[in-house]
Amino acid sequence: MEGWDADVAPTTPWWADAVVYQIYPRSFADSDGDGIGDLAGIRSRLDHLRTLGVDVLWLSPVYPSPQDDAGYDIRDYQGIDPVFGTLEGFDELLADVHAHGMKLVMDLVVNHTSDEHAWFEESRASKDSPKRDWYWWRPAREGLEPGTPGAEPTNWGSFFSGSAWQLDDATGEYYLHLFSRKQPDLNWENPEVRQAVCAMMRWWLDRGVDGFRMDVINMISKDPALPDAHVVGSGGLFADGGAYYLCGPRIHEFLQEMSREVFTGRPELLTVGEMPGVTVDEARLFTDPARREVDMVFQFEHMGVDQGLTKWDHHPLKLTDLKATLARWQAGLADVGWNSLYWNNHDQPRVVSRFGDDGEHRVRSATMLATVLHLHRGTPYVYQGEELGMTNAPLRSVDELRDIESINHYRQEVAAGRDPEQVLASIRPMARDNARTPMQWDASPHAGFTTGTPWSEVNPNYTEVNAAAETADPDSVFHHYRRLIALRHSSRTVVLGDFTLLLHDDEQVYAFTRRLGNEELLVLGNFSGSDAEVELEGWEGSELVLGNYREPAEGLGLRPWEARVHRREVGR
Ligand code: ISL
Repeated sequence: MEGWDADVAPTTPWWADAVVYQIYPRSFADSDGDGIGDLAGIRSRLDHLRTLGVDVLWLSPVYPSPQDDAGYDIRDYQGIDPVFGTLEGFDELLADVHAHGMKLVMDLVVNHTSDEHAWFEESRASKDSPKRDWYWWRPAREGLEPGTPGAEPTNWGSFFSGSAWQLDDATGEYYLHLFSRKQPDLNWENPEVRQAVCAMMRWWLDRGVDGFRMDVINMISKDPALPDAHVVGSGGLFADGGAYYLCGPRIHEFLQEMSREVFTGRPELLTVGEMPGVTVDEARLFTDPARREVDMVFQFEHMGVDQGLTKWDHHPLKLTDLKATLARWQAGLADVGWNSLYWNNHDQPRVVSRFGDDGEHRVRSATMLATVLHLHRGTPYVYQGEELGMTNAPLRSVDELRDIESINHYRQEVAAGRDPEQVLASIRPMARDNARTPMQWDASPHAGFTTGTPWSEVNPNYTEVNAAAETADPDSVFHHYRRLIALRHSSRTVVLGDFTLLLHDDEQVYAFTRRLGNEELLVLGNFSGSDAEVELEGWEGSELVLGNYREPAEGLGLRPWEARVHRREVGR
């Protein structure tokens, strides 16, 4: 199958030149003063998004939920949580988004449900419940009493600390939960589960939504034997069972079935699969248009470059590692499939704090990072506040943690005797809480996010970093994102050009070209606060398309955190 090369595929899919904006509804805009963002709040801010120029909005979950994992634990797939609004309010939002010329993509969380979902309540009631087999139930390990140490059916750990198994008193058996104990995993081996999910998806599409971001969708096919995981090193109590549930035996079959059952006859959708641990080779299969699985995937390799065995083992970025991994994904999906491009989402720390400089060079480094990312080949995703250069949260004390992942990890480590201050220090740079502080709209109290008490502390830098100030300032991070998005919309070379990495071994400069026909673009980014020399033949005197310094550059060299895009004509 051919990739989306202009010469062979003149009609590219609509999403090839689109930019997606992720909204985390809890933290976006609160219309009713309860301190939690809501659908009406989103509606009131659509002009901001229209001005930015994004094409698609992706909404993190707004379904009824006990909010154990901030909405990724769903109690009812076909409703709206009262904290966010009503179904009627949702329809109004959808109509408004469409009226603003944008599309709306829903979060689809079907690897697991909430333990308060009616399906699970029926399943847990008895061993012969008709829905027993909709989840993964297993007895205690042979020879061990349920509830005693080591009696869990496998040694798998959960992503949120502790075992991936929970003993349920009703029947004395354990159920599998890769995430929190309030997020039991659905058993996709059961065709009734798959049919129920497909029916629910059609119901949302019939309502008019434009696609799905599919949460941990590469975990839905497990090895039904559920073998014990291989223990690496001295390990903790529980091991990584990923080998038995990441891109499992029937994953492609399940996605193809879903596509047939749900997407047939609906060509204008966007589907993106979130896939921790996915490899380039697997991603080529998932995104090959001929196989009809998903349009693109979120891969995680570039999010792992600054950590050791676990995310809490954080170390500074080595630029050559970041370049090598992103370039491998560019090459791997060049002739088939399609990349998604992201620095941020609701699970990742803020990129300007992570790979840039959130102090003196905040604006410059945020705009440099944006330029480098948006000039790659693929569909860029902007996470709310990224377009303002929002920074990590201070997380001054454990009381500022709101996320189940950080809190469970903190408790586990402190219970194991580690120094609480050190545990907090290891959580700080990588916590998901960093991404979830309220959106900074203006310099009024609580950053204009709410008139009440916000559910999570507002970052104290809102008086300076906010949408009102940035929309008024042509040199702001906001206007730089707007220019990058406009450039993508107007340049086929940005959308489709071939990608070639330059200066592979340079630890300071990220450099690459994009080429389509006789147009070539050079992208340069300085990942440091000192000047950088750049020598590349044939680019002296080329046209400057975009940069993040007002004062013209002399030669190709880069000033602190500078980014530039150059253009030249080349022979075919
Ligand atoms: O955040 C992570 C790093 O610690 C990931 O392990 C994350 O849990 C993983 O990327 C899956 O994320 C998705 O599914 C989770 C949910 O908590 C995340 O918010 C969601 O994006 C379970 O639904």
